[in-house]
Formats: sequence, C-alpha cells, structure tokens
Amino acid sequence: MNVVKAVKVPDRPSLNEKALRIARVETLSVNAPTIRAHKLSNTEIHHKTIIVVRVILANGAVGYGEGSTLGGPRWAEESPESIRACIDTYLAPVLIGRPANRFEALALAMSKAATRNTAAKAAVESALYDAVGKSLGLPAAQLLGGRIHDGFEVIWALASGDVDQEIEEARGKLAAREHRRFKVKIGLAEPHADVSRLTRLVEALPDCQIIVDINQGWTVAQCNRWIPALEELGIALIEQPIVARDRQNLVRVTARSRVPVMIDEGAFATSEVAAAGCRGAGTVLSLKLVKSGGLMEMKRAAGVGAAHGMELYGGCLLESGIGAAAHLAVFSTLPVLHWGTEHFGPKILSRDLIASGLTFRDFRIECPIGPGLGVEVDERYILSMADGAWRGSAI
Ligand code: MUC
Ligand code: MG
Repeated sequence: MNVVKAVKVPDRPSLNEKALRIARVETLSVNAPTIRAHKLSNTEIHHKTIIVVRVILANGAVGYGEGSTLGGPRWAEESPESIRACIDTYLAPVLIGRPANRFEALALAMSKAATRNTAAKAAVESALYDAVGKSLGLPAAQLLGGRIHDGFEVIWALASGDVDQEIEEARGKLAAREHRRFKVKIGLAEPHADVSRLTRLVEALPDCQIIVDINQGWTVAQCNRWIPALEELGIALIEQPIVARDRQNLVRVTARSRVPVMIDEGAFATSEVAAAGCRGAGTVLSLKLVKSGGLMEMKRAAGVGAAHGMELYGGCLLESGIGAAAHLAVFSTLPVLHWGTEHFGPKILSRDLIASGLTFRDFRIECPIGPGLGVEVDERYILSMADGAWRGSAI
C-alpha cells in the first residue's frame, strides 16, 4: 500500500478572515480621453468617465475595480454619477467590516442592497477579487476555478465613421500585428451608407475578419432588407441589430439570418440569457461585467448561454486595463470562448489607467498572471485625471 506522508503546508499567506476584513471602500471619478471619436448608433464619445473603486482590507491590501459606461446613461441605464452614488451610498455600507473572501455572501448582500445597478456591483466585486487575490498571493482566475487559456485573439473596433480614416487605422493595426479582426460600429448612418462603408473596408482589408455592431439601430424591416447585403460582403457576425427589449423579433431576425446574430444589450441578467438562449434570440452571447454585475455571475451567464447552445464572445465596454483584467480573469477560466475577446479599451484611451500588467502581442491580449487582477494601477495618473478626490466609507 502506498503511504502518503503528510507535508506541512506553509501557513502564510493564510485565510485569516480578520485580516481580510473590508476596512474601506472608496471611489474616484476619472476622466480618461480617447485617442479619437468613437461613434455608436446612439452615442459618440471623446472621453470616458470611469469610476475607479478602491477596497482596502484590514491587512492593508488594496484592490481595484472599474465601473464602466458609454456616453453617460446612453448605452445602458447606469451613468458614472449613478455608479458612484450606488457604491458610496448603498453598496459600501453593507460590505464594510465583512471578510472580503466571502464573495458569494457579499454578492448576495449587494443584490439585497440594490436591484440591477450591475456596473456598480461589478466594479466592487472586481476590487474584492483583486484585494483577496493579492492577500493570498493568488491570481483572481485561480479563485474562479483556475486558468485554461493564457490569452485570446483581440478584436479592434472601427468607429470614427470616416472610412478613409478607418482603413488607415486598421492597416496600422495589421502592420503592428496588434489586430486582424475588426468590429465596425454601424447604425448611425442610413443602412445603404453603412453598406458602402463596409464594402470599402472589406475590399481594403482582405484576409481580415469583419463583424458589425448595430447597437439596436435597425428596425426589423431594415434587418430583412439589409442583412442579405451584409452576408454578401462576408460579414462574420452581426451584434444587437434591433432594440434591446424586443427579444421576440430578435428570434425572427436570428432565424432569417445566415450570418450569426449576437445578443448584447438584450441580455443583462443570467435569466435574460436563459430566455434568449431558449428562444433563439441570438446564437452568440456577448459577455460583459457591466451586464452580469460581477465576475461570478458573468461566469454563470457563460455557463447558461453555453448550455443553451450559444457561442460566447468576450465583450467589453471600452474598459481600461483594470476592467479588462477583471474580464480576462473570468474569460481565462471558461472552457471555450468561441469568438475571443474585444478588450481593446486600454488602447482606445489616450493613456491607460494601469502602469503594467497587460500585454498586447501578435494579435492577442495575454491574461495577467500576477496576484489579484495582476495589474498595477497608476494611482498618480488617475488622481491627476480625477474629478475631485477619493470618496469613501470606512469601519
Ligand atoms: C458595445 O455595444 O459592444 C464595445 C465595443 C465598442 O466599440 O462599443 C462597445 C459597446
Ligand atoms: Mg455591442
């Protein structure tokens, strides 16, 4: 019989819940300019207002998270102002003094303190994983089941609306071996103008994969008329063509289209993912922390989507390196992420909010491997771009 001799397990760092107690939860509103105008069907941005959350534990560990929006409350209901107010007023008070490693219990407490407000909750949960991971010397991905993937092909979004500029930008990305898959934001102009723009892009970028995001900009009639033209052009994927709340018609649009249709704004909660999956409202699901409300829930959404036969896409909301790292921690643990990811956010900002930790190389983004989220936040830079000082609650 084989006898296994017990080896003493090192007792430091340890799961000492007193040391892991949440001492402070703080927020900072940071104005981060983008390198160019980013135009969607329903908003145009030149900068992002990012709510950075900082959680400080009794042991001194500091964790960071990011609350993201696009164009104030235009992409979804939450705005930077509402995210900050929700965290300061409703979420922080139910967390202070509790052990940060009880992720499930804290998520429950947050869901009782506030309905939806998913971007605010996701920002806080990211900071908890960062702080606990740093305390234990473990990457957040390890706390979520452990890494399967080291990195992913990363998509770049073309969204200036000026096709000559977009061709030049895409060629630059190709030459630098940064991106060879492109998501074109359409739905702001008339469909015939977008189809002409796409025709130019497809001709100028042979061998590149091109997908489109309509951001709810088309009617069902426009889908019926124009999706065949997208198919003709070889567009690989169509994201959220019609208004988010109309999942019934998304079922019809999906069934008619030979190009896969991805649901984005139409499925936030995991129950909405299940409903979409059951009925066939999209055959691809875009995963986003701001939709799921946290890392654990995004992982559950991925499981539910996959169980309904949906393909998975690693979505973003133009997060900085902080939010990108939080997404990658989850994505790296998923069995399959069929469409890779689009976390180009750190590079659409004129300057990222992190000083190190994320690498873009050979058309890929590498998943950080350090403790917590594995990135080093540039505190000095974020303070220099902040609207006021850190605000927060403490024990
Ligand atoms: C969205 O709707 O997908 C993500 C990339 C991008 O360009 O816009 C965002 C939001
Ligand atoms: Mg989208």
